[in-house]
Amino acid sequence: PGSDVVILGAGPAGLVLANLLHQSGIDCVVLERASREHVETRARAGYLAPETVRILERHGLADGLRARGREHDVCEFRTPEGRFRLRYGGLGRGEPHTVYPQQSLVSDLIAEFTAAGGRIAFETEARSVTGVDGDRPTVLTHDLDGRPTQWPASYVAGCDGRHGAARRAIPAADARRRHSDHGVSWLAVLVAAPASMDAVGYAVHREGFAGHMSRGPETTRYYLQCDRGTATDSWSEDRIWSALAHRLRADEYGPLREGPVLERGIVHLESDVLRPLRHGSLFLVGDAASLVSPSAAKGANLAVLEAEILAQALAAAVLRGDPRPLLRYSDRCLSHIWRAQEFSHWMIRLLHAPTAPQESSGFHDSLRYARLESLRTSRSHQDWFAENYVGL
Ligand code: RFL
Repeated sequence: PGSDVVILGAGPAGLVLANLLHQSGIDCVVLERASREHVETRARAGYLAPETVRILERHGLADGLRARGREHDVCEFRTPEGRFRLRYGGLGRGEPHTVYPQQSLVSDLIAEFTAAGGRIAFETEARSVTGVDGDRPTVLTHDLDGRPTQWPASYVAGCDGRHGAARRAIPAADARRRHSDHGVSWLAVLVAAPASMDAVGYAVHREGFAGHMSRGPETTRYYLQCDRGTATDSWSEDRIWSALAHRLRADEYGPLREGPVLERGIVHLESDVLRPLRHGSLFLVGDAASLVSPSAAKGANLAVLEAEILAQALAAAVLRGDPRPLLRYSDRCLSHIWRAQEFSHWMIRLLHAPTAPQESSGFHDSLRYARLESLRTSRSHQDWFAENYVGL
């Protein structure tokens, strides 16, 4: 027996795919390494693109974000030259973000799926995926006690992130990997305090980048560029708040609303894309397919978009015997992925001093300020920014 589709990972990619397949009457099961509580409380992304919201609405998965999400459409750049705001909801295609924490979306998607009779095995870690060259791939899992189980299927969807079992199942010789380490690290902190301003804040500062993003009425995410090799716990809360105040120029533009640090982590800004995103009967989705640095908030949005594309292609194959959409899956996703990579890379170079020794930092800094000045003054540049910032 087995399932039509075994899905590895209960993140946004795996759960959107699971809901869509289940709605089409395709038999699937989700295997998730972590506990339900862990995935429902894991704070990560927060800014959903309008296209993401449309996809979730199209499939009846947007009740939670419609009820509790907030529209957001302004960002503020703070530089040594002063500050300026872009109300991007009125630029480009005229669309806002929806701020809705990723863990709330994940909770909603789990609730929808299980209420409809969908199956998720939590605390079940995929160890290997075999037989992907044939038409009966099998996933081997271990539960918390190390008990093995085999999960045969017709297709396997690898939605288990960059270090999951799906990526490991693809022989290195069969995939081209494009990787870039942007040489920049962030200390990411989530604090229990309301936002300090009504905008996404980007501070360009000689001591490094600082960012401010609301995550809800009582939680805010901040980012601080830090040296490579910084240990997660090496900055005290006092040091974090004084660096944030300094780089965000709180003296000039108003104090930050402080609160206890709930979570912290180091994020290395890296990009990583595999091609193709298919190996036989195994398909990669979301972070398993491509890692995009969080500088432009694209990762969760790409995960949802790719999940919809794969769900439609699997439906064509399983229900109608039409394999053609599956053949196009990889190329379709990669065109979106590279657009997102390109804009994220542009953001990285706007927000950080270069680390490559061949570029003198003075030269690059002058280019950055010219780019910011263009963004401040040129309507067409602002339209381009808005379109890419909220787009996919
Ligand atoms: P996820 O969410 O990582 O889910 C993968 C799931 O797979 C499970 N897993 C396994 N399960 C079974 N067997 C195995 N061997 C397994 N290995 C792993 C994991 O437990 C997990 O539950 O991947 P998915 O679904 O592809 O979704 C991708 C997004 O989570 C990610 O791209 C975003 O969070 C990135 N990101 C942001 N994206 C945005 O679109 N907007 C943002 O504002 C934004 N902010 C962020 C971010 C990522 C961040 N971090 C932590 C790097 C902010 C941060 C700080």
